[in-house]
Amino acid sequence: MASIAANIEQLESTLGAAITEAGDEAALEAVRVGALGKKGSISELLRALGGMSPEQRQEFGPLINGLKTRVTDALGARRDILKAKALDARLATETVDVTLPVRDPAIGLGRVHPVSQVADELLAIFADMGFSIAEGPHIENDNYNFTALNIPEDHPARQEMDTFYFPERADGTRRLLRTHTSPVQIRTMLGAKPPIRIIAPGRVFRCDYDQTHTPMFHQVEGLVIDKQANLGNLKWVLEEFLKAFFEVPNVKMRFRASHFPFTEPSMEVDVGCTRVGNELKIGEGDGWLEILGCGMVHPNVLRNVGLDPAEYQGFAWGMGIDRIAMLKYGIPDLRTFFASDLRWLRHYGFAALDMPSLAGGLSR
Ligand code: 2NL
Repeated sequence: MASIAANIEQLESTLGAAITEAGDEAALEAVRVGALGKKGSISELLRALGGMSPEQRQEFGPLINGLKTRVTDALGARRDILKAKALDARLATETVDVTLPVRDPAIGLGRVHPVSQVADELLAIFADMGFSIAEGPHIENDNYNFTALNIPEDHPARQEMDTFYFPERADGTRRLLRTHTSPVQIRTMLGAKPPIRIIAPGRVFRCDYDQTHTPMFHQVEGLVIDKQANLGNLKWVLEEFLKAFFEVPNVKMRFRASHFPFTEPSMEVDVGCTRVGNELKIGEGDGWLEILGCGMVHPNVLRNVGLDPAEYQGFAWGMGIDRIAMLKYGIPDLRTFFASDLRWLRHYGFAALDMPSLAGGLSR
C-alpha cells in the first residue's frame, strides 16, 4: 500500500514536469487529457478508489483528490502563461509601423484632383476661423433652390436653359439639380438657431457648356447669421481667407457694387494681380481679377426661414472652386478638369498624403 502513495507522488512530479514543459496550449491540452480525461492517469486512480477497502479509501482518497486539485490548478496557471505568450507573439509579429514610408507605387500612382485639393484647402482655412461644414442633396426642390432665396418666378435664373429639371410629378411640382449650394444654407437656417457660421462646398449643375462653363462645377458658399454680423466682418473674413488661400502676406481687394436676389447690398470682389512672364501673381499689381460674390443676406431670405430681420442679420458669399483652382495652380482650360485624363492628373494632381493644413502648409 505504501507503493500507491509512492505512485501518487511519482505521478504528481511527472505531471508537474509535463505541465511546465508544455510549450503551447495544444501540448498543455494533451497533458490535461492524459491526466484528467476519461482514460487519464488521475481518473484511473479515482476509479481504483472504488475497489478499495473503506480504510484504504480514507487514506488514499484525500491524497488522490489533492493531486487532482493541484494538477488542475497547475494546468490553469500554465494555460494563462501560454495564452499571454501567444498574445505577445501575435502583437510582436502583427505590429504596423505607422512611421514607415508609404510603399512607392501608392505615392507614384494616386493623385488628388486639384478640385479636391482646393476644397480641402478652403475647408482648412474656414475651419480654423470657426466655421462648420454643411452639406445637402444635389436634387432639390424649387423652394429651397429659388423661392426661399428671394428668386421670383420670372427671374432669368429660373428659365429652363440654366436649370436641369426632372419631369413634372403628379402634384405639378418638379425637382431639379441644385444650381448653387445656397439651398444648403436655407436648410441649415431652417434647422438651427443663430449664431450660424457655415461653409457649404459641393457640386452644382447648370445647363451650360463652353470654354469657361461646364454643366457640373463646384461651388463653395459661406454664411454667417448673428445679431450684429456686418459688412466689416464680411470684409475681414474674406481678406483673411484670400491671404491664407493664395499664401501671400497681403491681398489688394476691391469691392464693386453688384446684384444678387438673395443679398442686399450685393458686391463682387476683385483681387489685385500682375503677370510675371507666363505666371499670374495674385495679391498685388495693377490688374484686377474677379474672385467671388458676396453681400448682406436679404431681409426676405431671413423672413423666408423664420428669422426676424429686425433681430438678426447676416452676410454670405459664394465662389467657384474650379475657377479659383485654375487661378491658384495655373490651369488654363476648365474643361480638362472633367476629362479624366490621367496624364493631366499626374501633372496637376497632388500627392495623396500632402494634406492641406494651416500649420503644415496648404499647398507646396
Ligand atoms: C457667386 C456669388 C453668392 C450668396 C452667394 C447666399 C446664400 C444665402 C443667402 C444669401 Cl442662403 N446669400 N449666397 C451670396 C452672395 C453671392 O455667390 O458669384 N457665386 C459663384
